[in-house]
Amino acid sequence: MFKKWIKGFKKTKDNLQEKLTALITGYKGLEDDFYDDLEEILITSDMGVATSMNLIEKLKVTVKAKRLETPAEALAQLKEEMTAILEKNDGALKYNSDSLTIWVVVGVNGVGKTTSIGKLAHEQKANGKKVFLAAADTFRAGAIDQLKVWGERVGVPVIAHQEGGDPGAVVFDSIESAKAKGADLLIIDTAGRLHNKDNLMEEMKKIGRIIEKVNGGPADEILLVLDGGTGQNAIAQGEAFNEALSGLTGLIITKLDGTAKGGVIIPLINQLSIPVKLVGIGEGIDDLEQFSASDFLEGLLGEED
Ligand SMILES: Nc1nc2c(ncn2[C@@H]2O[C@H](COP(=O)(O)OP(=O)(O)O)[C@@H](O)[C@H]2O)c(=O)[nH]1
Ligand SMILES: [Mg+2]
Repeated sequence: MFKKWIKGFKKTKDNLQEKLTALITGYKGLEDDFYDDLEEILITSDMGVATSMNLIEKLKVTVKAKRLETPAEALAQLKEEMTAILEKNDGALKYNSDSLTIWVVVGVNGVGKTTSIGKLAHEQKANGKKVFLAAADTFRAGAIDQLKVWGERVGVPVIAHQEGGDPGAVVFDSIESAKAKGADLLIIDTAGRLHNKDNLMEEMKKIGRIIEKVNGGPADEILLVLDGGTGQNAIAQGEAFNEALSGLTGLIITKLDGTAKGGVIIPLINQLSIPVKLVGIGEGIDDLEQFSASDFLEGLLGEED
């Protein structure tokens, strides 16, 4: 039985498989046009230009080395290449065994940071963790209240100051408070002001310094949230954040419910070299799941429906 979110990939899969089947029947041998068409299929399936080109280049080399001759053989080889990309994905969330575990969540407005934090808090609490939340997005109107609503819903404390306040001060207070109350995990919501990279970088550096100072080490996770429904835009955003911030440890890909753009997970893992850790599959409290590369592959490329 597939998890709910894998079923959501059916659109992506049907789309991709239909095109690949047409390719197999359309070509007898592996001429240049075959590779051009295949590259186009990959690009239009949200694999990204760089990753698609990369996959095709590798495929050509392997086809030669293994003396493959038919489109069907080449496509089987392509699946292996995609598997290799996904298999390097380590989706486990990291905890601090010595001190308070701190996860910082970053990303632009509207991608689903606050919602993902609420869901994550719920899941971690259900796993027996004592969770605190920090409202360090003091920039966006309503962001603090939104996190407080989630805190009440889940039943976890939210440390907050006023709107427009200093995010660093919120982080400082939240760590002190979480430690004093014996919390296991603190999840920090931030404002993703990517349009002002220097500002974002300064703010994140400051938050990093405070965590380091008050907790005796860096954050255990810096999770970048990307809206999977935006396809190529998610890749561009991921690259921009990865350039602007050092030390991203994982991705949360949201809004994968009902999108045909799930293929974007492959270039994200390949091009950013950051593991996908969680996927958002709806607006409800339980609509966040650990990413499983093998389930994803089966959902995307498997033979079964
Ligand atoms: N369908 C769907 N909607 C989501 C998901 N995650 C977040 N949202 C919605 O996206 C909108 C923006 O989310 P929010 O958490 O406020 O984004 P933030 O600005 O990054 O904190 C809200 O309406 C959420 O309910 C998801 O996985 N699926
Ligand atoms: Mg928010």
